[in-house]
Amino acid sequence: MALANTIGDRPKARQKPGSNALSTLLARGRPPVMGVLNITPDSFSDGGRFLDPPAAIAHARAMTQQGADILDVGAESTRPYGGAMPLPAEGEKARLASVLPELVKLGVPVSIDTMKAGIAAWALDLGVAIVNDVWGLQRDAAMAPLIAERGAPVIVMHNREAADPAIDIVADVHAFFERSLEIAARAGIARDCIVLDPGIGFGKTAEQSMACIARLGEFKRHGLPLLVGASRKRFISAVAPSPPDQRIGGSLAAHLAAVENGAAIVRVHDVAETVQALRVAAAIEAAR
Ligand code: HH2
Repeated sequence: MALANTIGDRPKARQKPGSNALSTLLARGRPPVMGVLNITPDSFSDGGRFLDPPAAIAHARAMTQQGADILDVGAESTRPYGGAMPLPAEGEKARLASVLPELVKLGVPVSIDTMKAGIAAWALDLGVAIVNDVWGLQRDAAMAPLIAERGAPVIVMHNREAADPAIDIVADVHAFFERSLEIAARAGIARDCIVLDPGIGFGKTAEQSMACIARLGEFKRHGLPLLVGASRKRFISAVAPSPPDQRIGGSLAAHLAAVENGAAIVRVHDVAETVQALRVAAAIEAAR
């Protein structure tokens, strides 16, 4: 893994605290729901369904109508379970080009799920509000300077090349976050632009993914909002064997546990069901 080279003086963060799309969403007092839109042939749960631009735009619109607060669009499968084809930047752009300009008109912030700074820069130019980097600023050395320059919110996700059942995954995630936060600070990214995500299913065994949700509260020590994306992931099937599109019950259980343990944002495929579950959980809490 190529670590970003961040030698040099620490520039000042370039934007005012509380001035970005993320701060506005987090100030609402309920966890924002991020709806997933994969414009890919090979995503693990919905690959091929939204490659056609009209289908992608219709699905995005449906998710906003169901209550999505953010749309997370990706054109390269990250395939937490291996097997995705790496996609050159030009291919990623080609899949996104006719869809992104329509998504940014839908009235909710759009985030771009990419590990390439060039794609992130191009998407920000088109009006995308948030960058979702599944390698936490540690894959493309140009990513952190870009985020700092644009003042964009960034999701810093933990990742590993391969799972190692022998490690303490929570300690590994902490160490990764510390490296990412150092890179961010040196580049001049404002703290209130950063969200941390333990990366459920990425380089983790099923037990380790569940430990990250169970012990999510420990990640609060960094003092930053936490995002959890457990939607339809394989650890659910390790407990209750099921194909990805029949893991809604497990996804809801995981996201409710995550919110209970401190998640500020959840990233999901099944927006309507998640919004309903979060509303009911909040109403029960209010009735306490
Ligand atoms: N999970 C996936 C992709 N991007 N980003 C963040 N921040 N957190 C996640 O947990 C996360 C993510 C994998 O899910 P999906 O997008 O459905 O699959 P694929 O990467 O195969 O397209």
